[in-house]
Amino acid sequence: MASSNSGETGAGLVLRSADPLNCETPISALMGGTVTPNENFYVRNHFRVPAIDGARWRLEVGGLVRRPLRLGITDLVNLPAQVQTATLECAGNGRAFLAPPVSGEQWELGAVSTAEWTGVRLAEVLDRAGLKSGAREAVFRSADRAIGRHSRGAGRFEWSLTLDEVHQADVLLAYAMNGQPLPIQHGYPLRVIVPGWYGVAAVKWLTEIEVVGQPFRGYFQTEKYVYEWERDGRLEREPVRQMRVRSLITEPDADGEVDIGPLAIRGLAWSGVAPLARVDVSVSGGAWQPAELFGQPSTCSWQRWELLTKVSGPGRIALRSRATDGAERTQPEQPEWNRLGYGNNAIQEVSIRARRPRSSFAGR
Ligand SMILES: Nc1nc2c(c(=O)[nH]1)N[C@H]1C(S)=C(S)[C@@H](COP(=O)(O)O)O[C@H]1N2
Ligand SMILES: [Mo]
Repeated sequence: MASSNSGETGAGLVLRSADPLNCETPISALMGGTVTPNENFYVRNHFRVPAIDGARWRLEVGGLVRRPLRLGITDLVNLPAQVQTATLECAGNGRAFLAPPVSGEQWELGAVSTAEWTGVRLAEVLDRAGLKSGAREAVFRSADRAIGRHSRGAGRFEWSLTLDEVHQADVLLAYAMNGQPLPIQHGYPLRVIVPGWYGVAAVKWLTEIEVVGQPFRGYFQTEKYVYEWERDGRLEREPVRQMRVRSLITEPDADGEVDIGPLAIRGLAWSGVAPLARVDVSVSGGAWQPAELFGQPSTCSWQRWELLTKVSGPGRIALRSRATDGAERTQPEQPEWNRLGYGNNAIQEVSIRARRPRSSFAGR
């Protein structure tokens, strides 16, 4: 597999910060297909993208296993391959719309993308290593590092899943993205994909899997990616896990103009908690109308949806979409504020303007 080591971002992304590199997907790039082209896939990094020599890179699998493994890319590619379409959404997607404002990357709506990932099932690798009794969690460690001294154990990206979670989500160790070797900014040569979970669990530049017998208490999962609310004067905390139900309007363009007459409203919707049950669309505050959903309902990947309607007069039109999943979770009218600004799945409103068609047949 060729090593891809350019850290560049093309013009296909909206830059949020250059160092570390953080970019969101332009909504216009999400029109059309289910998968997002690699050059348009959002990028979320806590540290600088590491330099990796694919030929020397190894994945170490150790801890509570009978046969510790040391695998190169060829070893992984020679194991049975699994292909999985999965949506990744950063838990901070939509943070920019919280009031009062929350510090952190100011994502609007484009910190979400979908790719077809190819790799090896983590269960397959763990089977080969052989779990010892008492094995409880898999800890994923990566090659990226904080520059200089970092407080509170934040110097390195680590995340763990219980073995039950590994089994339920059918975690993938992916080496290819949309049929290409993983681009360096998306974790070359190997990353974790946890279908249905917020992107944070999808550890990039994976170098080590340690099987441990105690709950792992890494900084990112115990301090950083946590919902925090103050309720009745008490602090409540809940770790970030599955993606909340959400929908996105991709067409027509926000602030765009449309002709009076038939109008197609299109978008995407997903939930990592349960497959979607429905998406409803409201035009200018009118009743919710059921949209048509395309593709297979799944907690792994978003689905496209469409509502065909008609615009009868000129002026401003507000479009809103609301997804509901099979667990009866639905999108809230207003964002649910939490201290670190995660999981904002509030209903999006897109405003457009309708005008009389330029070549009007009216009055003939
Ligand atoms: N090693 C490493 N893995 C990581 C991160 C990181 O900073 N370092 N960021 C995580 C977060 S918060 C998200 S949302 C996804 C983003 O994946 P992407 O950049 O391929 O879109 O990667 C996750 N995996
Ligand atoms: Mo994220």
